[in-house]
Amino acid sequence: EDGYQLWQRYNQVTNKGQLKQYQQLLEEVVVQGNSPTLQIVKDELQTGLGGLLGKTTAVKESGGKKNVLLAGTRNGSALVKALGLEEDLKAVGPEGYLLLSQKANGKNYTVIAANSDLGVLYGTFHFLRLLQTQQDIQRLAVKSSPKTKLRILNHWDNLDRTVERGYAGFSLWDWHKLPDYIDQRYLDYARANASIGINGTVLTNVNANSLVLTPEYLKKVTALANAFRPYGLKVYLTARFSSPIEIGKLKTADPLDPAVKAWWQKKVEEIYQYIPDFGGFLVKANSEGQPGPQNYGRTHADGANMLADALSPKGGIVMWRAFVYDNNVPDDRAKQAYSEFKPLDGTFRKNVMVQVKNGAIDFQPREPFHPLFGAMPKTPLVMEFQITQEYLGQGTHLAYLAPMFKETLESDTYAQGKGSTVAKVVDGSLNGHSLSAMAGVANIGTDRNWTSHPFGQANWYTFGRLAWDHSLSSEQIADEWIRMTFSNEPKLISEVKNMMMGSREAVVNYMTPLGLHHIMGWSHHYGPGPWIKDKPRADWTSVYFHRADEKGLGFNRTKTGSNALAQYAPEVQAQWQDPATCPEKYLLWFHHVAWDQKLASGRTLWDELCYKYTAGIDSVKAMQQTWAGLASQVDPERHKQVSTFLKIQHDDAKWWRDACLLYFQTFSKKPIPAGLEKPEHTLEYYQKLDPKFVPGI
Ligand code: BDP
Repeated sequence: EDGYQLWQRYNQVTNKGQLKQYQQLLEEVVVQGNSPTLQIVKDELQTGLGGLLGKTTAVKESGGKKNVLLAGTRNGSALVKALGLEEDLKAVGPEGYLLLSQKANGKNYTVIAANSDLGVLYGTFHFLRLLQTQQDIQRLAVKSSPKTKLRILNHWDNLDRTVERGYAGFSLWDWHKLPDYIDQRYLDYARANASIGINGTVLTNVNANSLVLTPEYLKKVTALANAFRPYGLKVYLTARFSSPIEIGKLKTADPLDPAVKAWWQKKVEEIYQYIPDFGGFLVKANSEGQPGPQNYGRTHADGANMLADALSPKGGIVMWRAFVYDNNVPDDRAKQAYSEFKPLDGTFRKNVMVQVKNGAIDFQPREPFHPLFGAMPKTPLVMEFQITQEYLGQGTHLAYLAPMFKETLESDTYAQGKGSTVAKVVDGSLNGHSLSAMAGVANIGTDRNWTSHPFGQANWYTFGRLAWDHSLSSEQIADEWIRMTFSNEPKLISEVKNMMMGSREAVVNYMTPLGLHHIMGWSHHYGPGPWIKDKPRADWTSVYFHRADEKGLGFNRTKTGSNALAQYAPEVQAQWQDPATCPEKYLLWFHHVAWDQKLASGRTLWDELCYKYTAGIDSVKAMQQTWAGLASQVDPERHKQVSTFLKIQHDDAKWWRDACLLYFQTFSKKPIPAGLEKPEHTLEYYQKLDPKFVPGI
């Protein structure tokens, strides 16, 4: 097995009792209707049941048997309509579905019912998942609808097929062969996304290229949009703010200039002629050198609203990113997005969403939630997670990200008192927004197994599942994924789940424990580089973030420091401002702490740092051992790949520990505690190590 099939392997059910139940209850499959989406439903049931039940399953328009699997909508299927279900269906909305066991006309129906064909497709995938994970289906009573309206992958794919922060090969989009050639992979991609409820995809990098908005490329985009449509996957593009100059031959891109407005309006009309259900634009402006409205003395709102006005007659939206920072602003980088965006709350058009990264710096292994969550009640905010592991070991480290995503979603902003979680801000329920969205920066590429690391697939899976229902637990998502991806063997499930559940904390420990952040090697962000200084921007250096000196370590973001803490609600501030009550996981994020300061464990900061780094390596060793013990339960190809990657991860963890401890030791001047392994080389050795990766931006 090479991993291409992801979690959709549909191997025959191994539990004999369960298999018998399925075979009895699914004697016959009936799907009424013929839309392209229902055609996919039929194919999926045929392939899925064929594999899972180990027998050919014909999908029929009507049936005569007693035990029937019935899928459809009330409008498209007389049989579904005859079952009633009106109220229940109303409750699940346009994309939701019901999975029910129901008796009618002397028959036993297992029903997948929805209001739209897409809902039926989502229900079908859920139903197949129940079989893949060997659940009882005798008394089904599932009602499911998405908590977030837009569930979108963000591809940072360039038109030359390189992928910014992509570690799984090249871009899936083969622009050269488009629009004529529709690679099977596009359909498999759309199918995988539909199986986890993802309903949108931004095809291009946020560091955008205006060429994608030319007719030549729009035709190619159209071909992709057509291929994705039956799977419910809407296409979005990144819009480079200076496009009117670059491809429109205008002299300016000033958002208040009538010619610029007219250009975008025409451009949008053109796009919708090609793609009538085009989703809209994602924009990175005035950030890391990208052009934007501030180049013309205008605000982010001026820029976003101008695009929103062009899109609104067509039903399109603008996702305007809040990931902005400027070296010329002599303030803590962690504060800049809030400082620029908070004052704009209430000034955006209705079809503008502001897209905010989970934390205020940049996708670190751990960050406190971004202070903008809860601070812009009048603006729907998109949660931007990074599925690709830019700062978490990229394509070779095993890091299951559900616990990280959940940690942010469950954080309490206290915006409207206790219980105002980030999840409630994002799903729109806290402020009554009907528009809601979650975006995930994709980890997918042309690698045969899509994600480089076989366990990277779990993070793609997790993103979709959480965007659909953020209340799912990390354990539950892991459980489903393991069963579908590997097997339903209890020993394998529990051991792999243990590995996964501890894996992100392991990365935090061997890279950035106790609230350290952004001390990775310059630009490639892979290995350790706590010594990085003297770069074009202060906030592109590690010394800016860790602030190590003879006294101690950490970034003072309290009142006596940058006061970034003031951007949070008073309840949050109260907890985090005192090092004694600040959770240790955020300690060095908010405080400069003395090397001798005693922490909860009773150890000094220095000793604790040494223990945490070592614990990180120990966790990887434990994962290696567990995995080695599963050799007979996993196919050789995937087993070997994971083993090899775990070895790389182990060596990297050691590299991280040795390099960071040696470096911080030059400030603490303290010995590595007795009993802990000593670093293998000198600090100079690690500083001279060539980065493994070609430097990018
Ligand atoms: C950082 C990446 C950079 C992206 C930027 C962004 O290092 O490559 O362009 O974020 O999100 O994480 O715009």
